[in-house]
Amino acid sequence: MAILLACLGGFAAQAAEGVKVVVRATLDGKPVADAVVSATPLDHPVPPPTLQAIAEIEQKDQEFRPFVTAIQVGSTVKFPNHDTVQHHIYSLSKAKRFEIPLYQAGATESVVFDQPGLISLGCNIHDWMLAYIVVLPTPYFAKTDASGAGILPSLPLGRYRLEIWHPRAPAPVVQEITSAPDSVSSLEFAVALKPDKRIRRAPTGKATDY
Ligand SMILES: [Cu+2]
Repeated sequence: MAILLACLGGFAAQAAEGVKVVVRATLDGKPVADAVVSATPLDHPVPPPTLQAIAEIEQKDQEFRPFVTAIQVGSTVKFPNHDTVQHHIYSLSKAKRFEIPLYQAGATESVVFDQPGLISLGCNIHDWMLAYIVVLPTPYFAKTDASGAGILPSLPLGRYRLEIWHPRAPAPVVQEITSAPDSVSSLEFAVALKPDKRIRRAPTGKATDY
């Protein structure tokens, strides 16, 4: 559950500046990293993904990096292995089932994500390896950084379905918003998070994300 602190009226998404979003934890107000905030148009067409849209999730120190990746549907994700050990990446998620069998250090394979949805990535060899890909039906999205902040691309005027996703939120938070002239250009949200249950870590001890 989350409480919408701003934007209950219209908000501005003026010109090329984009919309700043800040996500904080309900419990202690601390900034929440790795939240994905997206805005899907409700009354005008969704722009298609940019051709050659490519994201990258590397394997390094026997972890996936980054932990959370947001892409528009139709985008490609590369999976370079920067370790000297082999990995066996898999997804059992409905939006895209795939596996990339053992491959050598330095190798890169890529996957096109052609349906929106949440992808959970694992590795058959290293049980602790976990990452998420949020495949979105819209190009208007942002992932929050360590300060809880992200920048949504400039939103053409109109109504949007705003959604906030976080791996530790019980469910995505959904809110309808309107991009209108002459209103605020930043949004702040509070999200209730479950405890981080990731307790197993890479044996190298080099993981810095959690
Ligand atoms: Cu692995």
